[in-house]
Parts: sequence; structure tokens; C-alpha cells
Amino acid sequence: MKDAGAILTRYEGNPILTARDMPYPCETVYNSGVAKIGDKYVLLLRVGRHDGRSVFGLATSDDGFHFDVHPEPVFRQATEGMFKGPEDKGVEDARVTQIGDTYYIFYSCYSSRGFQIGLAKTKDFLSIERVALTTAADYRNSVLFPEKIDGMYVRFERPNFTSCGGPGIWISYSPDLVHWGNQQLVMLPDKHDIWQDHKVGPGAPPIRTPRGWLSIYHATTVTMAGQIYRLGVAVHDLADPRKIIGRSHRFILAPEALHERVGYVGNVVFTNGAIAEPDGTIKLYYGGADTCMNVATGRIDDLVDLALEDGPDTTVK
Ligand code: BMA
Repeated sequence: MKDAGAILTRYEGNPILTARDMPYPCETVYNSGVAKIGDKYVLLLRVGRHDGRSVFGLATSDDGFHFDVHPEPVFRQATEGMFKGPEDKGVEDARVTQIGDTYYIFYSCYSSRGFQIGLAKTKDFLSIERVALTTAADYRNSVLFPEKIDGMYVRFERPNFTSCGGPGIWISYSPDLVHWGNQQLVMLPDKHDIWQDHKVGPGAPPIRTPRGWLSIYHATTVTMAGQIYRLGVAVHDLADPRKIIGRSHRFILAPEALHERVGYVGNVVFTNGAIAEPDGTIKLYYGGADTCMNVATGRIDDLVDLALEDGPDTTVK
């Protein structure tokens, strides 16, 4: 069993994208959704512009490490219709799940009323179509499972409210991706683990493994210098992902490099997606200090081993 801190290896060329690499003016580029179209790696970038709002940019790569950035943003706040009000302060933190040849994107619609989760879809990331507002305010993020379970689409979601034991991960189900119901709490901050005692939320969309759904999630604790964002791992039952059959008491990634510790929001590593490769490795993409994009690699089996070693989660009774 590898030490938790040795499971992921940071790419030596990090950060892979910064504002200086962008072909249009921006302050930050981070928290990107990820996908593969054929052999091409795709990042749907969260790009912070000089009005403080975020838009989505696009970057593509042949190797997953060196990215070319599309000359213009590909998705901006809505200027008409149902999404206009909810996206008044921009669009943030895309999470991408491929089902068939369609890529579904859950993203945060940000306004003075808080956050709602929007659903959009695309086949090429150049033309992205809005589908639905899938929550009321105030929900920060959602990740869609890549397949139906018992005939229903499934997602993890994180409401912003702090009742029910703290900001935690919930599950919900949908027959059509638009209407979501049967919400249930599945994971809470663990009061015994300092690094994840304040907030937990979904990170990368779940990855199917023979031993369960691998969930890489974000977790925080509060310090005198604000919250520290780290990444943790859990494994959920394949047939019923409400059951967490393993959750590690140790984190797999913490702010360490200077560009992860210093930036727009310091001491943050935050993931919106990972690519599971056919050889059993993973490329985990993550924002550093809400300012730049990074990637780390590891073995899926090592992450699953780590989560299962500490046994089932007991934070939700
Ligand atoms: C979360 C989200 C993320 C951000 C993180 C750290 O609540 O807003 O987009 O990376 O805070 O600031």
C-alpha cells in the first residue's frame, strides 16, 4: 500500500495553463471540466475575466499535458431567456460527463441570488446548448454518473446550506436529466479528520471501477488564514452509490507548490474532472489557488485501495 501522499504525481510542467497562456485578456484560468473526444483531451476552462465574471474557454491536447487554447471563449453568461437572471454574475466550474456521443455539462449559474446548477450539452465543445436549470438556489456543484442505475440518471450534488450536519454530498435521481428528485444525504464532513471537518463536495464525476464508483471529492477545514481546500477519495457501491464502502481518512492532494498556495484564493487545490486511461492510470486535472490549471497522474487501483483501507463511511447515519 502506497502512502497517501505518494499516490498522485504532479506533472513537472505544472501549471499547464495560466492567464499568460490565454489568447484573450483574463485574470485566472482554473477549475476546468475535462473530457476526451476520440484521442483528444479537452478542457472546458473556467476563465476569470476583468469584470470579475467567469466564462468558459476551450483547450485541446494530444497528450493531456500540452494544451492549445481556442481563440475565443465558447460559453458566456446568458443574455436572454430563463438563464439570464441566474447567470447574471457568470458561469463557473463545469463538470463534464460523456454518455454515448453527447457530453453533458453541469455548471454553476452565478447571480446575486446565489448559485443554481445548469445543465448544458454538446458534441464538440464549440457549440454548447443549454438544457435546463436543474436546481433552485443555492447549490454549488453537481457531478453526473456516466451511466444510468436502475433506469435512472444519477448525480451527486452539494447544496450550500449548512443544516443537516454541514455542507455535504447528496445524491439525486432523474428519468430525463432535467427533473431531479429523491434527494438523500450521502456524505458529511468528518469531524475527526481535521482536513475534512468543515465542508465536502463532489469533485470529479464518478469513475466506474470493478470495486465500486471512485469519487475524488474536495474537502476543507477552517484556519486563521481561511479555508484550506484538499482532495479526498471514497468508493461507492456500484449498484447503490448511496452506500460508501470506503473513505480515506487521509487526503491525496493538498496545496503544496507555490502556485497552489498563492493566488486569487490561496491554499486551494480543486478538481472538476479526471480522465481514466485504458492502462489503469488517471490524469487528474485541478485548479491551483483559483488561478491556474494543473495535472497530476496516478493509478486508479491505488486510489481505490486507499479508500477501502479505512472502511465504510459512517458520517451519515
Ligand atoms: C468553492 C468554489 C470553487 C473554488 C473554491 C475555492 O466554493 O467556489 O470554485 O475553487 O471555492 O475558492
